[in-house]
Amino acid sequence: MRLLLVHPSALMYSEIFLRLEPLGLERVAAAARDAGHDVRAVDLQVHDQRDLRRLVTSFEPEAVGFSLNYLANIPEAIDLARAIKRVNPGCFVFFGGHSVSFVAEEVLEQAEGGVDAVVRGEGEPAIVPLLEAVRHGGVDGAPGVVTPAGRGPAPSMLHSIDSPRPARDLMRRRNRYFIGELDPCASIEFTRGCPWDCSFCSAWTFYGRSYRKASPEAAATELASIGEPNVFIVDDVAFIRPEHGHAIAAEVERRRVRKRYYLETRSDVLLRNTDVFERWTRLGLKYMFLGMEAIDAEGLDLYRKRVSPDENFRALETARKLGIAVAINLIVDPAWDAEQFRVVREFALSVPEIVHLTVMTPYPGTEIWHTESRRLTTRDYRLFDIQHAVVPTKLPLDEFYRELVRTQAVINRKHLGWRTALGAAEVLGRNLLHGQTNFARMLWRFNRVYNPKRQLADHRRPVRYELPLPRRVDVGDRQQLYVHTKRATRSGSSPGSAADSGTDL
Ligand code: B12
Ligand code: SF4
Repeated sequence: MRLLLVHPSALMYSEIFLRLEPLGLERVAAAARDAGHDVRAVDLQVHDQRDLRRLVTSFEPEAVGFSLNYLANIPEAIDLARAIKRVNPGCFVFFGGHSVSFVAEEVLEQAEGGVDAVVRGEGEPAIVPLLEAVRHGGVDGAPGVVTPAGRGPAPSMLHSIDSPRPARDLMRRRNRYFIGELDPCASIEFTRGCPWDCSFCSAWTFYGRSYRKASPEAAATELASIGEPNVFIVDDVAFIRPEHGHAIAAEVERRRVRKRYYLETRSDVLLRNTDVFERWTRLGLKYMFLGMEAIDAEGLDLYRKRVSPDENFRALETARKLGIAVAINLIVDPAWDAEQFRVVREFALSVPEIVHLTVMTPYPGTEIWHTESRRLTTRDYRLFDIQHAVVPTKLPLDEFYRELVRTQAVINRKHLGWRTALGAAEVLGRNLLHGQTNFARMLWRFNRVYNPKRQLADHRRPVRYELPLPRRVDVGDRQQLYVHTKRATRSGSSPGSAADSGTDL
């Protein structure tokens, strides 16, 4: 079957710092291709809609699948799906991905016939049965598939994340993927899932709190096959299991793979498994995101982060000693006043790290969605990008955005100070020499993208598609929040005791 897979465009505010390959979509593409389907892909982060239109006309896909990891992309995807249906009414159009898995029924309704089905959960085990069912004329009853007629059986879970290997070759403009100065940059997955249960996050509810590891051999072989000199490790929390991090490192050393790495982890994991991170610095680990989320104990408790401020500060010290550059994420509480923004500015200026701010946003699939959604001030999907306030702010909204952007600008200026500028100039020269311009463009675009007036104006746009309100569930019963309720069953996929223990990893 001719299958076209589409990743929607980048969200404005993230494009400044990074743009990464759609790994999930590449894995779905690989599963379909391995089963003999003819697969093409378009990533609208790096292509425009004309390219999509051309492909729809020339390739004449029998099925088109959109990747919807991000709620904010849902309106764009619905409009594109409807446009495809207008040109080719016989084409089977479906959605899949993280966020749409939590609002499948409502999105189908909103698309008014423009979307035939939504796949909930992991795409690799779902895609081949789905395409088979399309070929035989009826997808109702396929695992994980939701149609206007209702839900099929629960989504299947991949037995082992070792395969299929992402179809990276389908992404034609790979040189456009970057993160900061790691330009160009590929992505890889060593583990899937997260055993913690932070209240603002849906990573754990999507996978039913399971945790799977790639085999060290498969991970290293895949790494060795990547052409780019830089790699972003997409794991929610890298190197939770020290023996796994060491085993991959050993395989990477054996193959003499040398890259520069960016990863994301937690403070307690960095403190507990410092030796693994230290070993990876020798292999090229340069940057990490640390989701600190709050600088005070009250905030950390609120998000059920299960980390103390002291651990966070010790983790920063450790990263500094290891020579890893850290980007800290802090969650902006809409209840902040000007004084709290000032405290954060002061903190951000007092540490050498890059500080990122994201606005606390209740997302479907999180616990706070069920406790906070009654307070929503907007249900415009496009504003659910953690850069807009969607619950009431203590400050008037215009002032809130002024304070937010002012804080972001202060932090940004800090990083464009003369010392950083000199360092950046060197990197810039090197990248430009290789024809890589992503990092250079990013440096000068901040003021155009971050603008309080623009953020406020985003709230006044006419809204066509609204995020549905949550169905009543008892958040005490965790299973009700999960997309995957069953664990994978075969070897390589065992979540182990960590999955249920939460913090005692
Ligand atoms: C890596 C990552 C990123 C990367 C890469 C993004 C990219 N281009 O793919 C970067 C760092 C760029 C990023 C940025 C952001 N991210 Co992000 N990200 C993740 C993370 C940690 C892992 C995603 C991943 O690659 N997983 C591995 C692959 C293999 O899995 P996958 O993509 O989920 O795909 C599987 C399924 O979803 C499904 N699937 C996916 N696509 C399709 C398509 C079809 C047709 C089918 C059938 C199935 C299917 O099958 C795949 C294989 O099993 C997730 C958390 C998580 N655990 O999912 C957050 C997550 C998706 N991100 C999130 C957010 C908020 C953001 C930002 C908005 C943050 C910000 N403001 O800066 C930006 C927006 C990026 C943008 N598009 O513009 C939220 C989503 C919230 C929401 N409900 O909308 C998540 C869930 C994190 C969280 N804890 O809440 N992100
Ligand atoms: S540790 Fe990170 S990925 Fe895991 S639940 Fe908390 S925020 Fe989400």
